[in-house]
Amino acid sequence: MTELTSQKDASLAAIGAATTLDALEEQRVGALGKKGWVSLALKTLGQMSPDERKEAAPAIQAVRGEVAAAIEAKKAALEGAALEAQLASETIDLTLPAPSVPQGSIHPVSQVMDELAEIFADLGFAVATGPEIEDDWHNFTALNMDESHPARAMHDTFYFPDTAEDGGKLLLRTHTSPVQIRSMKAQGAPIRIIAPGRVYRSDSDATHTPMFHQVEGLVIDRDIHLGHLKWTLETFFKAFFEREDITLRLRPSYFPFTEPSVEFDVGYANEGNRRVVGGHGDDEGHDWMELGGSGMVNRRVLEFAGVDPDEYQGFAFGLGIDRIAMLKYGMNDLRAFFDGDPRWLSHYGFSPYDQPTLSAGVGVKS
Ligand code: FA5
Repeated sequence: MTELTSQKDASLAAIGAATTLDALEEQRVGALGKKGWVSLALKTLGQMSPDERKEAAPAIQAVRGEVAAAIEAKKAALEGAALEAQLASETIDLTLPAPSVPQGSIHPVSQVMDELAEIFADLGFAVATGPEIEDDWHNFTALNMDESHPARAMHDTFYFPDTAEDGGKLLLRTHTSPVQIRSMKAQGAPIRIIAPGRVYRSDSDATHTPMFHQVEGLVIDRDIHLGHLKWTLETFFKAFFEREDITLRLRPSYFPFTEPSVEFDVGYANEGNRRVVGGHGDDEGHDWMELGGSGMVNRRVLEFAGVDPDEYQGFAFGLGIDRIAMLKYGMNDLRAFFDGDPRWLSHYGFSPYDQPTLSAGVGVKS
């Protein structure tokens, strides 16, 4: 019995000292395995007299129970510690430190769209929108360009293989002018809207990209004439560029949806490879940049849109937003607008906290 007690003490000490599951298993086999000292002690019961056995059996069973319990407890402790260690080593810290300064910026095109809306809202214009996936009727036919009209060829249109529900062709709108039709059909006359948005043409060089932005303007009322158009464009450009010496050149032009039609250019100075708006485009060191097309809305277009051309008339214009952004903020390659380069964006982008307002100067860059 004394031997059993000392074996038990040694075994419990070794179990307590085990630092790995393998070392613990060694202790279990040594004590409770087939040839372990507890099993051997149990085997001695067979050679004992009934009286001896009566006394020895519970004592050996008690030792067995104590050793087994100690092994179980140690096993649970070692497994728990192993799990903790594994969890600790597999932790991923998903949090990022907050940047010390805000890192996002507003793209110059978005900024210019906000500036446009601010200036035109002051002139009493509402903002209208239309779909970028347009049908042939709104993009061409209702703008007085029927199937065989040669002006369709000038638009380098991206067509979809699918057709619209009425069987007409679907396309990526080539200009914002279809919004004129949609707005007049929905609202009738009088109407005074601008419609900024994306347009698409198969075109690419430093001043042309396959996707670009236009803003359409439309004013329909009684007694509207070309003088109102000229005043509106001049007033807009002066407010937009925040200078009085803006020279607009109106050139006779042709658009099927306006009659008469004029294209308008703005004078700018070449300063190194930077263009600075202002002055007369024919002066030394100056040039003209075409910014858009305009004219008096063709009566056929008013008829298509359900407005009576004998009662109402008006003007429309469409100008390239990217072009006026380049002029105002000094970029010289339109393609960089759409490269998504963070360095370009952090240089030319705007703080999200600076909302353009007329009172603060529409394009103040902090
Ligand atoms: C039009 O798109 C007419 N819808 C404008 C219009 C509206 C006329 C209402 C009359 C009445 P145009 O194709 O010229 O016209 O384009 C207008 C402006 O968009 C151009 O002056 C130019 O500033 C800009 N633009 C045209 N193509 C591109 C391009 N690929 N990339 C960047 N800007 C472009």
